[in-house]
Amino acid sequence: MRKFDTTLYFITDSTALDEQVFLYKVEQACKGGVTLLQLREKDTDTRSYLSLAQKVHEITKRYGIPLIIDDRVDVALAAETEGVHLGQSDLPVFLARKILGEDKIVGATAKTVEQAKEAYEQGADYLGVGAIYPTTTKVKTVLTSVETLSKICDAVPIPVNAIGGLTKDNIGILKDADIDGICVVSAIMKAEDSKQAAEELKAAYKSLKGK
Ligand code: TZP
Ligand code: MG
Repeated sequence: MRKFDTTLYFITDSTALDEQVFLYKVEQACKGGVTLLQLREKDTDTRSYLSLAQKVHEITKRYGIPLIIDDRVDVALAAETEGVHLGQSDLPVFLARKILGEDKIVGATAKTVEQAKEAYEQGADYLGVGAIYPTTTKVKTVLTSVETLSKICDAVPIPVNAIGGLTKDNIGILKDADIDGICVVSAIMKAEDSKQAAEELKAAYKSLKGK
């Protein structure tokens, strides 16, 4: 499985949510048309991360949406998900590729052209670049300019997604960037209606890109 669509990449955050509510929101987002989904747990022990990954995978499989696990190659392998996402302090992309093989999706975070080229050369399938706007989602990050984002798009032949504080109302800034999609956490996770939020984001992105 290395064919995937990054148009609307939903990254989860289960913080402060009851598990049933969290899983309901995940399913609603799937119904709303997210094309790729990442389970992102930062303060969860391994057994709980695995258990949640298995539950989320049951849902995403029903909608044919690839599931990516943040940070943890072992959890991705154990839950037999479609891939993993790695930041600059996680396992290097080339080692994740070596462990996971050619069929799994390996994504990486890049904030500079150098990081983007390195991740691509090591075998990354896509890049997440940001934060474009300040974000309230738990993350240690600095802002990345749209100019740098565009340079990264020009520097690598793999899909590049923008991330950070993106909503249906502020993605206009990305109009001229040659991106392949957007990544969002809060815009779907914190929405009252996650299905509607996903639908609206996808429509806004497609309209922006004239698709
Ligand atoms: N990496 C850069 S910004 C970010 C990550 C994981 C969080 C994005 O979350 P939100 O809520 O869409 O701003
Ligand atoms: Mg990470």
